[in-house]
Amino acid sequence: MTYIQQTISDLKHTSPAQTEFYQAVEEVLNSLGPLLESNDIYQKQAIIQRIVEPERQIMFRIPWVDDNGDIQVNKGYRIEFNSALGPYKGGLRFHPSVNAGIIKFLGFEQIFKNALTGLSIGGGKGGANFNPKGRSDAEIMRFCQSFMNELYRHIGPTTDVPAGDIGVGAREIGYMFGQYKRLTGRYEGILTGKSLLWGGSLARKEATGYGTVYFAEYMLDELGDDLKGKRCLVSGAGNVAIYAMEKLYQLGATPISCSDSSGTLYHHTGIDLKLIKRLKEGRRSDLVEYLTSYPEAIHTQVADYPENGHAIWRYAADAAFPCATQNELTLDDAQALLTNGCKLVSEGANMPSTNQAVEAFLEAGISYGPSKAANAGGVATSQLEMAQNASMQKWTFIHVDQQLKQIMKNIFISASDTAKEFGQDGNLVLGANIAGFRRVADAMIEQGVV
Ligand code: NDP
Ligand code: 2IT
Repeated sequence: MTYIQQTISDLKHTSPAQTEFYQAVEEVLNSLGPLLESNDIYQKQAIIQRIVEPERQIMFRIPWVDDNGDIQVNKGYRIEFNSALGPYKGGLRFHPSVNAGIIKFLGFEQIFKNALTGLSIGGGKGGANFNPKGRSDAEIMRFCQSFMNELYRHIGPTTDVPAGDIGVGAREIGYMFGQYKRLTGRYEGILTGKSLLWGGSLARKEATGYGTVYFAEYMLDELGDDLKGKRCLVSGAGNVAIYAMEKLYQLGATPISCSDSSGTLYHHTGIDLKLIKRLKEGRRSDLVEYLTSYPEAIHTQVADYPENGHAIWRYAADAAFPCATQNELTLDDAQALLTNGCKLVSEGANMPSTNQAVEAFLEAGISYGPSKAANAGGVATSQLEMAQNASMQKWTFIHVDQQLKQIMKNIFISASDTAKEFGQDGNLVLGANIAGFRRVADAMIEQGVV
């Protein structure tokens, strides 16, 4: 058995039924061979065994009362995975699919993503199996308050600083912040993604989507190309997708698709982003409503997706930006993209491509920006929010955006140079995994067996 097989086999015993977590571990470990062969310190220090085991996992009950007066119970999570580089940092996801394995894979990815930013942030993640769809504002507030009634004792501005993720935006952050303040009496930077009125950072809302597109620009720049005139498939229609589409338009590209949990929207002449913002940012309507304004656009329901894949990746395009959720791009989808001439994939979502799809992109030699590198702009800008909170400053949009751009450039250079160092020029999966892992592992070694 190789050490990868051994690690996954051990994890299956100690952490059963956590499929997405095994997938994330396998993807990282598969890249580490050349590093581990070049230096046996990581094996001697049992870094692999230590790094796949979270420092702490918290699971809790979230009881709350719905608008009918009925009691609802959800399951809450916070995983404090690795603090070698700084306080635990990572979002909270509210989605019915959330379970221990999903939060664990997200927390694991977050360790290396945060390391790649070059900033002082450790890896964490949390959330609940709560479905915000169809819930009133009052229900959302009561749920967030109940969630914070437990979470508050585990977080702090120098220990663990959560943020948003799927289903958690400025509104939910506001309700959770309010409840933390009421419980503790302290006004401090325990969450990022806050409103601009009370401690949030300009450009945080835009940062993940913008960052993913900046990363794509850096990949293309390496080839003497840019995004101008490129037709782009974007999936998702939430925070990350919307601001990826906005930046694409700003750089002269055309986003021609987006998607949500009901289906895929394709608009040959380009997505009307103002309309998407109207449909999604406040009301969270289904994308099919777009057809009322644009009957010529095509909407495909999930039930009509191709077997083993997703309708969105079957359209011809120059580039793809998966910005919805994990495993939304399969091997069949990857092959369809490649056959139709797609030359670049930059991942806004976390682990949107299956490991087989990633292999297909690497084999084809296209520009492929893996999520932990390409979507790190969100968490990096969260750290800029923390810096502003700690120093009681407020920076301009341009100042934050410039730092975001520089951080995305540094991440690209770090992944790209590391790939070259290990003789795999252009393989940003290997480059990002080794660069992120090495920083965390070296810090762990210096801090002793803790
Ligand atoms: P949002 O909740 O704002 O949007 C999520 C979008 O994806 C929605 O359009 C949603 O559809 C769709 N979606 C969610 N789950 C599914 C599913 N199971 N099947 C199909 N569609 C789905 O979340 P974000 O935009 O913040 O997050 C999107 C991705 O980006 C996630 O993978 C997240 O982890 C990642 N990410 C987010 C960061 C951030 O700063 N927010 C930072 C880095 C990564 P619907 O509208 O129907 O709900
Ligand atoms: O996946 C992610 O990087 C996020 N959801 C953002 C985390 C953060 O702390 O801003």
